[in-house]
Amino acid sequence: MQPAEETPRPALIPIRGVPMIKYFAENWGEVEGFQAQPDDLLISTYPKSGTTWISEIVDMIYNDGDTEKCKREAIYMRVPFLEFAVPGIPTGVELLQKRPSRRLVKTHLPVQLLPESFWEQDCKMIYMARNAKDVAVSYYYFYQMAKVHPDPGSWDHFLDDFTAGRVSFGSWHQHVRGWWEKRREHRMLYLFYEDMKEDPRREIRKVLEFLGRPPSEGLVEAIAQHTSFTKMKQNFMANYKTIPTSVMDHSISPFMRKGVTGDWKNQFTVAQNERFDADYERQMEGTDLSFRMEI
Ligand code: PPS
Repeated sequence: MQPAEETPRPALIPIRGVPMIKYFAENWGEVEGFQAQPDDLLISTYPKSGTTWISEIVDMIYNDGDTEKCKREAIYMRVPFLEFAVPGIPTGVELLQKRPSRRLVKTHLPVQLLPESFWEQDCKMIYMARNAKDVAVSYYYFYQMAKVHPDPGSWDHFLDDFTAGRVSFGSWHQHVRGWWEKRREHRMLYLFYEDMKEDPRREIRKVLEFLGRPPSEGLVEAIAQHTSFTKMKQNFMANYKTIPTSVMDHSISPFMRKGVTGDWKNQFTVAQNERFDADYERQMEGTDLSFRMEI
């Protein structure tokens, strides 16, 4: 029997063929009809690719490096999650409708599911991608702690599901490729988690330039320090510890888990790695998009 406060982990429900968290799928009409504004900035990622990190960086830019202002609210209030819906909690769309203009909007939607209004309004977009192996590992631990997901089963089972796109938000391969193609025709900055790890200051300067802000070195330094993994892990307004345990249980695995590149080597067996690489080559064939699995 489940303890009284626990609800069973619901199965995913497909939206136009893309598996989605049940509550998100049930609220899909609201998301599809969302009205973007021309000065909205969209932050788009496949799950576990550094969304929170880039969100905190952008919010710091929007607040001219004032860390106190950035600590006024939790990250999920400052940068609402467009398709978020869980019973009893305001939806992402509800939160966004209450935000003042120059809204920051988080999404994990694959490019084909993004509400039309973002394209119609020609909103600026930042996409952040992370290598598939580290994403798979991070996602496996996140599935366990964030109970809106189905039970991931064993690591081997989850890795098969991930490879086949049978996870929430669907195929990693199609996600990174879809957004990569779209950047050719839209105002989009496409960033990589590995580049951000390698040289955060360089990548922060890119974001400043994309947003049309002067690249003041003082501001770059303040952002780099405030958004280091160590600082963000301790920051209650960034580390998701204010979410009820019934939704995210950090005792199973913390949201701010390791924050490194190459952790997959501690998780993949040699056989899993070989299988993954063979499939990866097939699924990534014909693209000029490439990832670093270590730095
Ligand atoms: S979510 O739930 O999809 O929005 O999660 P997301 O924020 O995209 O990804 C979580 C992973 O990003 C790591 N993280 C960071 N790494 C480096 N520096 C900073 N500042 C940072 N903030 C978050 C976080 O630890 C998760 O990765 P793993 O590999 O699980 O540690």
